[in-house]
Amino acid sequence: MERRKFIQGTSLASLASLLGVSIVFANNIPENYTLVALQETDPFALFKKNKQMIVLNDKPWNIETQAHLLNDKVTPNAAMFVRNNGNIPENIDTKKWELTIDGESVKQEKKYTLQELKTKFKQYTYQLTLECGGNGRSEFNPPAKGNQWTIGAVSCARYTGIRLKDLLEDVGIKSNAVYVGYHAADTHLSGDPSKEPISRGVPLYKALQDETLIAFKMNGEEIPLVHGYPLRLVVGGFPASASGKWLTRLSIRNKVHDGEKMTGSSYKVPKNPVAPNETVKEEDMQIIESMPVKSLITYPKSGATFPLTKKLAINGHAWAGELAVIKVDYSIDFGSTWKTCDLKTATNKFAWQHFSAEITFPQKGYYEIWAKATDTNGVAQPMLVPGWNPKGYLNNACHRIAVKVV
Ligand SMILES: Nc1nc2c(c(=O)[nH]1)N[C@H]1C(S)=C(S)[C@@H](COP(=O)(O)O)O[C@H]1N2
Ligand SMILES: [Mo]
Repeated sequence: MERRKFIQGTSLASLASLLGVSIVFANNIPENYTLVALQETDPFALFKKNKQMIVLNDKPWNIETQAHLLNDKVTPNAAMFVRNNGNIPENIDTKKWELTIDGESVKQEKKYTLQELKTKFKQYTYQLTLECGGNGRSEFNPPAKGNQWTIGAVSCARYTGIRLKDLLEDVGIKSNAVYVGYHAADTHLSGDPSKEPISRGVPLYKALQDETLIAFKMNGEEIPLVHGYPLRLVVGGFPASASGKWLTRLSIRNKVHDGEKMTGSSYKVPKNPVAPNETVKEEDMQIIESMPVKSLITYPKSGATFPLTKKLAINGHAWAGELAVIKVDYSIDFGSTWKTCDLKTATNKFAWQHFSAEITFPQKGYYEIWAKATDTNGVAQPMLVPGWNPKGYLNNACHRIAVKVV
């Protein structure tokens, strides 16, 4: 009886999801037994990540990727960065998982099971760029506290799920609704169950866009546990903190959502430029919405060596939050002259765009290749680190790689 309870109970689905395969003799697992594979402490094995990724922090897990690992047009699960604010939920029971819709501006509170969400609504697949608001923080000077991301907190995977707008239509929202806040199953590092690690959200206009998804799948598979299994909000173009993992509740608010990390200086930047180290009042800060224009050279890997006799083919991706990228230029002379790259359009809104170029070098020696993207408003990436801000957000400086021509 006890064993049956364990088997039918909560943990098996999440165990299988962690392992990526079903447990064949699951019926024989002793009670309270931890599978050897799950005694794993190596994060690369545990999260099935590329061994070249870089662990920034293990409590909570924060793991960044490297530019050359992002060369695929669609980011593979193994190269996707991890950003956790709390503890990954344990004992997920997908049969009991519910999504509650509440808040001041919901007509009537409603709950949906996972099965209802999957069967009642039409499913869509979009490729969506998720970049952490703090990506590039390590370059700010004076330094800003927080994870010292270099360039590796960005991804662009394909997500399958239902449209948030279809769900909101089914629930019914009041005309005074302005914001949708999320709540999730991860737990606070302090262990205090009354605290949430993070509870952010999006303005209603963003919630109602076609591409804003409540996703079940990432790159055609169940979303990996570390990325939000079994249900995740995916909001392309906004700071990735808006894309709530392990989604359990959405609150339709009649004011800007005031959950954890929505208030104070979290995910906010000064409305006007400030001097380094200046203290900025809360009312002089604004919530980050659309992310700024940015690009990444994903081939070659920085530090590579090439023969002078051959042209070097470079490629990478560019994105611009809610906007599109109209141009990517490259420079091999530290930004003094620029040439235009070939640039593709996005497969759908809020997916990154691919660029490429063939470079001829004038002579042997050390070069840097700099890439600079421009958005549809004509705004280009700055060559050096942009405006200092207290939390070190939105560093969209040009990506630079080193190459040696021999
Ligand atoms: N429930 C929950 N959702 C979350 C977070 C979290 O800690 N808990 N982190 C957010 C932040 S700050 C980022 S950058 C992205 C990271 O997503 P990823 O780990 O799948 O790359 O998830 C967001 N959603
Ligand atoms: Mo983030």
